[in-house]
Amino acid sequence: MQQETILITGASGQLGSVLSKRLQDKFGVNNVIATDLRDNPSFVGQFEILDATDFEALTTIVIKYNVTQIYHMAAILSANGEKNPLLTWDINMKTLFNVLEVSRIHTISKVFFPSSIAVFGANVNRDNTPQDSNLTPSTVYGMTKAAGENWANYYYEKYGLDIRSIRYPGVIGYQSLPGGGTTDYAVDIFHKAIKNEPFECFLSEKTTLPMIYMDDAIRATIEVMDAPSVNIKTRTSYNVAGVSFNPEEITNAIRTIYPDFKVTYKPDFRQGIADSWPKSIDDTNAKNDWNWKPNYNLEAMTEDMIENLKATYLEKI
Ligand code: AKB
Repeated sequence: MQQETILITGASGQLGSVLSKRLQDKFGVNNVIATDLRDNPSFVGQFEILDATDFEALTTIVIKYNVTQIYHMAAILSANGEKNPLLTWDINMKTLFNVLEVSRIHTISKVFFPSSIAVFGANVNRDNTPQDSNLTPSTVYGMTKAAGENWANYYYEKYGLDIRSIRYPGVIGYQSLPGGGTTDYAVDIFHKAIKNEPFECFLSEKTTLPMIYMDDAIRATIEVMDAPSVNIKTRTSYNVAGVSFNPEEITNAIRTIYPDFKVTYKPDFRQGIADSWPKSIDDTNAKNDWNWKPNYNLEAMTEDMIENLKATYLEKI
């Protein structure tokens, strides 16, 4: 079997940091090259500072380590992206083009490109949103993901690049904090509950969104990458469902453990973004093509989150 060497961009991010560890377990610590814009002194393993908008710098790392697979996790997310739309377009697209081109030129064997439920906007059925819905995203982040999906498909069709992708729902995990997304509230709310502090939610109580527990999100990533190439019939990006809930429902789940937990609602500009996204996702294609099945529902996720976060906070005392 060929020895794989994995390059991951955005390795210090919410998903990237957890994925890096999982990839180290799978491929060996020395065979994963974690990269991010800034140094990460607490990272255990191989780490390089990399601005993925810099094609030469990316190429240098690919050649230096003889990279065979790339997981391109770096991106500006939905809420932060709206603060500077043109810069968001430039950064998200430039980094993707660099990854696609370096992969084409240096015959990288597999690439992972994360897409998002943010590709959906007006004109979709918001319940159980189908895979092949019309994509009219409401955010620049969503536009970069919708465009990125088409570029992924183009590189597959034109150059045979084995690139795979899933449309992540909002990701919830105890291991890392999200940064600049619309679904971030669903992580922040747990931190407040653990600290016995009240939580002010930036979405209204009935705003249902598709979410996924970190464990499931990482497993979905590994499973879509491990599936035989012939099974990957969708080369844009797969719908993947985890669990759907609204702020009121997650509050009630947390209150089964912290009955006095207080939550108030003060919707801001992120409400408009959330209102344009699906409530739930139809992931039939992922189920059929690579046997996708989430393990965590709201109750299981809440219990696991609280148990692990409590341990993390205790360690810090
Ligand atoms: C965001 O809220 O922007 C992300 C996403 C759903 O892609 N978490």
